[in-house]
Amino acid sequence: MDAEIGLDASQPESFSDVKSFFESAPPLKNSDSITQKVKEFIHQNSQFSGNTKSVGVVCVTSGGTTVPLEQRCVRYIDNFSSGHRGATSTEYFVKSGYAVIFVHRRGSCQPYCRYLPEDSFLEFFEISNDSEIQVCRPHAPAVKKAIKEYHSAVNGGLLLKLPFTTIFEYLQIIEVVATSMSCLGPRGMFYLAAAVSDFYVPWESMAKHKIQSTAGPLDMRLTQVPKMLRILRIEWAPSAFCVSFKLETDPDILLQKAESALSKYQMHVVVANELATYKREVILVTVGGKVSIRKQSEDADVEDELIKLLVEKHSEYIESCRMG
Ligand code: 9Z3
Repeated sequence: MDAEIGLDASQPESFSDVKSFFESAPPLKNSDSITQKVKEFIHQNSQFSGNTKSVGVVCVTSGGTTVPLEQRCVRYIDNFSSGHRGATSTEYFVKSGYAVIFVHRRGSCQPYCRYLPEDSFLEFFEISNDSEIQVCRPHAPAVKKAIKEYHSAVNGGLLLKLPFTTIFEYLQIIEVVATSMSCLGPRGMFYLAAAVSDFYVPWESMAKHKIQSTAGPLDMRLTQVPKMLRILRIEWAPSAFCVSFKLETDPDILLQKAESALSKYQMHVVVANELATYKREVILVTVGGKVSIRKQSEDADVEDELIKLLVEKHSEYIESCRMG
């Protein structure tokens, strides 16, 4: 999911590519209500001392962004991401006392539902003799656990879910969340596990109506999506702790690409993963070195260990900012 843009840390940033992306993007629907929800959620979770509600606020991004090919969209480019990493990580963050803003692809894997089969509604419920809906007995413990944990996170004010579909929506939501989170200083964290499109069709050059096959083979030029990691670090939420992900299919270039993302975008941590093994192994890359995290058993989640380590690193970071 990578594209080199050759940012130089010594150059003052104009972020002109990011600005022109936002200027030409179709406006985010419900922008005011999203902003209000985010601000309220952050306000409710920004009391960290004394009667501590949460230890920090983390924005978890999850699932893949789409690239529409037509303004009245019939076709789009998509990617493989299921949202499992983001959903699972959200559960472990909540368990560790974090409030989570879960920015996810519509229809992707959701926290507390990841064990449920696709047609879980039909599988888990049945009609009783007196025509009531009831949970099928063998599934009752799993369903109860999922419902209990989900409601406890939501009612406890620790989970806010914001859906996106397109790359335009995704980046606009991240801007709203990041600028709203800047007031949290180092207590804010970004955990950017979404598989973000590298190339897109700018809105103004996109076909308005369905592209016609009668026109023959399709030639299409895709523009590079501006890397928002840098503007996130420098302008939107400069004190937040930032964790980004690097996915590659070629193991020979993975670590080098992760290290380059670490320095180029000034990330605190880059989590490197390879397509063939990403469900069971990740490598945490920091300026201090690399740590490999492997799933210990079939039932274990690699995210369990990963979030433990990130929580540790985040609290060290908060402490180092406090000490100046
Ligand atoms: C990841 O590497 C995630 O771990 C996966 C998770 C997408 C592999 P699933 O959703 O998969 O559980 O099916 N995300 C890649 C994030 C990405 O696109 N990073 C950009 C890059 O590599 C930087 S933001 O350039």
